Amino acid sequence: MSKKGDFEAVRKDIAKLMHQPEYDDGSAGPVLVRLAWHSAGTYDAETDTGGSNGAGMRYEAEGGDPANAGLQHARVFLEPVKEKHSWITYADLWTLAGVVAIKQMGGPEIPWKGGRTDYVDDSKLPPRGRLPDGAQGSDHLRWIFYRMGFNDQEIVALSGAHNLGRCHSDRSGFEGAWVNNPTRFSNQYYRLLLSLQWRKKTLKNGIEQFVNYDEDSETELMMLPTDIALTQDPKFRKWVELYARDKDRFFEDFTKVFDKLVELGIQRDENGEITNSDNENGGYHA
Ligand code: CCH
Repeated sequence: MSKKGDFEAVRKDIAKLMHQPEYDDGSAGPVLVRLAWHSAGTYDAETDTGGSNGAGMRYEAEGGDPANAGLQHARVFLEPVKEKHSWITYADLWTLAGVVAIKQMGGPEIPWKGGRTDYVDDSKLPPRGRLPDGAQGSDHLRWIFYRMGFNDQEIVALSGAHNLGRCHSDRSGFEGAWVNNPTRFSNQYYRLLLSLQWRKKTLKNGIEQFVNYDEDSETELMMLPTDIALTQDPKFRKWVELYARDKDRFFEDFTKVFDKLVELGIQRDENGEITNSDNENGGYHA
């Protein structure tokens, strides 16, 4: 047990669980990043509902959303950290784990502040269907991400997280990794989007994705229809081109946009204290 508020101690323990030789590509990192993203990506700016505050994914209403299939692995990885540092809220732990995982996998240092609560206000529970569907195109991406308050550049920058991890047929129905080294954060995703020939493939379960079979390495890489849409829509494509040639710019923009993602729906005063949730009692002031 660490002292309340000792986020450094929590960071260290998250970093320690990253190495998981038995799991996927040997790292808990990618699924932790996806947990952080899905905890925050339910936000709706207009009604100020959803977002990482409240950690609603612990409950069936949100956790059982088919879009969140597989994220129980991430939550299970983090449980010993929660047990050891019981003062931390799940909402803080999940977002911090994403930030630590990105750094551990060679990505940028993303600023992160704590203070989220685990209080769930039923009237603020996000309905299902707020997370993106990989089978769709650019209109869908704009509809989903504009709702959170992101613009085209931010959509493309956030999508760069698909440098990490893989799709699992028993979770989303899609299958495979986007890049050859899916536990190393880089701009490879953008480079492959532009440099390889992607052809449509229908999987055994009837789901369509894009693939590139590389004869030399004998590996098949994949892209979701939403990933391919980023190259087909001219307003998205110019950012794909920029991030493919300028890794530093990608890291810089990704840092800003991931920070914005995990802060959606959270208001802070000048000292960084959250003002729209009651930290002591774990409830909203609303
Ligand atoms: Fe994603 N993502 N994502 N994604 N995602 C999947 C996996 C990961 C979409 C669909 C999928 C973001 C945006 C989108 C990660 C981070 C981010 C999967 C496979 C699908 C499908 C799930 C499975 O089968 O396990 C769609 C559509 C969008 C639209 O933009 C954003 C934004 C982020 C983070 C900033 C990461 C990481 C993974 C890998 C997870 C793993 O378990 O390896």
